Amino acid sequence: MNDVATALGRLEELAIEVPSWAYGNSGTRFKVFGTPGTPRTVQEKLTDAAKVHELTGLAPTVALHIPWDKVDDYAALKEYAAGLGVGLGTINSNTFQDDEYKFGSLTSSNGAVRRRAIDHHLDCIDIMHATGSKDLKIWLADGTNYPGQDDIRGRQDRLAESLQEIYAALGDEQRLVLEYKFFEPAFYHTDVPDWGTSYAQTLALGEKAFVCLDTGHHAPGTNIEFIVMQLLRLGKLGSFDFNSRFYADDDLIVGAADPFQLFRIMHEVIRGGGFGKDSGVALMLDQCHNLEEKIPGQIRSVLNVQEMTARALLVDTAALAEAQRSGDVLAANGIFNDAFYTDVRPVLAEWRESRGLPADPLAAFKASGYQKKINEDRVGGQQAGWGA
Ligand code: PSV
Ligand code: MN
Repeated sequence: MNDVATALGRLEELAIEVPSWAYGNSGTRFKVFGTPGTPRTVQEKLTDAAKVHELTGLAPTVALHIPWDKVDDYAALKEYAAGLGVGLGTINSNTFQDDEYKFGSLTSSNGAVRRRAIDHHLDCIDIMHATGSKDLKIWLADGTNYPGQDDIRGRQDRLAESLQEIYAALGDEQRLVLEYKFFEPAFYHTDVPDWGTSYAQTLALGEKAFVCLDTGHHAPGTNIEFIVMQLLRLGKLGSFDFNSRFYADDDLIVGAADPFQLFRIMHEVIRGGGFGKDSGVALMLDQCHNLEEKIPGQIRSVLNVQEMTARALLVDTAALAEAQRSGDVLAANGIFNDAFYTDVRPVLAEWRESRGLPADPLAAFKASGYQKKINEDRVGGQQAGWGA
């Protein structure tokens, strides 16, 4: 196995973006449970996110969702975040909650609807200039429920045209990342269902357009690390939305359902040059905490990513390559698994302490009294939720 100290040296480069919406209430179509201390404003969401970063050193930026996190003055919001020690990250557009978008947004055959959806993205780009955000993330709910309901080819052509107009408005340092998802809310066809469609659309746009891979957006059994490898190989992997799932788009804590999958993904990320600040691959969370407390849920999430990254950095790539070359199947598999089965928790606790961070961020959060304080302070007002 790789030398632990050398491998862990690279952990310094790990930065995970947290989603503002993870701090609001969320649930299912059956019930959204409210919880004490839930933020009422985007500023309160940022305060909670800053706590996660303060205790872990892993989450320096926060992704915003527009219009959920709409404010009058985005430059002021950027200042506010900086005062808390975090930055504003990816801007997520939203064309999935207005009545006008019932039959589609960027793919709509209704010119006025499509115009509105494009304009929303142009507004998002303006916001990015004020916040200093690099990435515009587009996920579309567009699709149909019944065969024959619409012309699926025409929709793809309109999508390409709409994206072109949005892409043309990007600044030099800005990027567009197109997220795919195989179904939901549409049940027959989805306009951006898979990495191939996202790849084809972003390839046609140009070098500032990339694919966003949400780990919960594939059919069960899909080999996600293969897609990671392929997109890195093609130079088109822009970002991840990390979460985990047992069934569909469960949005559970990353690494909770299948830590080995997260390890395999991080192995391919590192192998393919997708790890580190200059790699061009943004690691984000896209999760909801329906039952568990949100701030500890986010702390656990970033720690899970750190843990599996550390294990992936332990893979003895030279020995692995040699075993692969010599066709020693079991040796190769054993080298891979040796790294996965290494308990890095004690060494990560030391790593944190050496940086002035708490050895156990979850225990430190519990002991801090922060949750009690926000439970008492945040009374009245409208609690934020997924969708607000
Ligand atoms: C869609 O399911 C998605 O993954 C997109 O990233 C949305 O913006 C996000 O979830 C909202 O939670
Ligand atoms: Mn997502």
